[in-house]
Amino acid sequence: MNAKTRSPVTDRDAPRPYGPVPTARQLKWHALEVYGFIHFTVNTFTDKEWGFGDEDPAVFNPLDFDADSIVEAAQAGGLAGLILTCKHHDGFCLWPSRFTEHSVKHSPWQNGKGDVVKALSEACARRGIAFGAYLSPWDRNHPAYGRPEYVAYYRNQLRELLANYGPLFEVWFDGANGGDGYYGGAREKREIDRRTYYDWENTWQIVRDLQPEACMFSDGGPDVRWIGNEDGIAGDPCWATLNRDQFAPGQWDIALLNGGQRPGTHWLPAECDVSIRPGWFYHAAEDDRVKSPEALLELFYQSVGRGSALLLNLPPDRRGRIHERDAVSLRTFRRRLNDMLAGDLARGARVSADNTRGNLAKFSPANATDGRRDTYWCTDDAVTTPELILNFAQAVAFNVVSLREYLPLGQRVEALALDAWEQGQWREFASAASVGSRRLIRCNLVTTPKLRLRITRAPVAPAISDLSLFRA
Ligand code: FUL
Repeated sequence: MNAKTRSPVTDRDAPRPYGPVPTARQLKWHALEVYGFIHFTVNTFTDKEWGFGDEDPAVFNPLDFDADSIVEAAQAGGLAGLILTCKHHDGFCLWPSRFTEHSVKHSPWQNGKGDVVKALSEACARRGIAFGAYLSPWDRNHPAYGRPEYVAYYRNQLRELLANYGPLFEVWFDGANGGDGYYGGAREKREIDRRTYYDWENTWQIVRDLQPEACMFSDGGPDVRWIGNEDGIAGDPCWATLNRDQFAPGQWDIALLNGGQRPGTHWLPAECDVSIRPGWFYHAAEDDRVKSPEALLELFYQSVGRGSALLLNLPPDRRGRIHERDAVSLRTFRRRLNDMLAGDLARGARVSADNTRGNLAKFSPANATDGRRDTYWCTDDAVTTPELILNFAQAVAFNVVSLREYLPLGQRVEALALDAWEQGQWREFASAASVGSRRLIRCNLVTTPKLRLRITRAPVAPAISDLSLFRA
């Protein structure tokens, strides 16, 4: 933990946290913002989205697999981590699991000696990005799926992944569960009780024990929640809090996941998962349907810009590499985004506020424009709807406003408005509700010598760590 995450506890001048607050592992996760999904398995070779579970391991044979080139493409796109489908619903394991024969052990790829999980996790570590694991709870191959023995098998596999592949930043539990499958030759339909079958509390405990830093994703957390769609779009507003106990993997209320619940019982921020192509797995027929850099930017605004994270899927092709079109689109998206983010027009502004907590320098209005997430402007407890004014030496022209709250103190702001100084008076040009980890507000080009942020509703004194201005 750095000084920032400690300060609310050790700083007796700071306001008390409001509502649920993020854990240390969630705070680290919030800093990632954009990371990637790698969907790769037998489906890549059978041209399917969901394998039935009867695939011959021999079909898995990438001819030019190169984990470093996958990570390189991801990094050029600014992805801060990669989550690999170590086992999808078909049950085929991308690592030589001790607990099944249905794996890369029986593929011609690298003469059955290959391990995709090892190769990709090591490439991520070498290049300094985070690695995460997806392990499908549903297994259409395993003969015991639906019976208690399968849960023991699932946990064994989870332990293998948690123990042998270095630190994981996220473990992904898919809510798609039960239905028809091969099931060791039975070829039947098996339903399970989504709430009770996996005994999630105890399954999750394995992750806590072996990888205490990892965030766990499922429809309802416990650390990161699903956004409720696979289009990559968060609700507006999207609160980082939820009444967690109403949810379980495969058990959800889409609208509540999409918007969150206020004030909520738990800090449970959302992750927006979406593929760069229509499908999650690679299909040559979709080569001309790769999302454009503009479409990716739009997704960034609608996910990260609403306080969520963007989990963007990049499916390796049959070579075992990211297709050039995907790589170019992703790289171009990142270049445009970075060009914009490099030019924060709020830096250097003279900042003032109608209230500063205890008149203390450590809560100064200038903290909102210093480009740091560990400093913040804050007011006295009684002042919940303050104003912050930025004065520029020369008029600035912007069309994107970025705001962040200081997360260790919880999500405090419930409504805000932005005004520009025009012809001797203030004109409101934008408003928003939730802020949280980040709020991006797009507007028509505003040219002004002064900007005013008004917090118009908050149950407690707001704590604003960032206000930046960009020209897109
Ligand atoms: C879904 C799965 O059924 C899809 O195949 C994909 O893995 C997606 C990310 O999650 O629930």
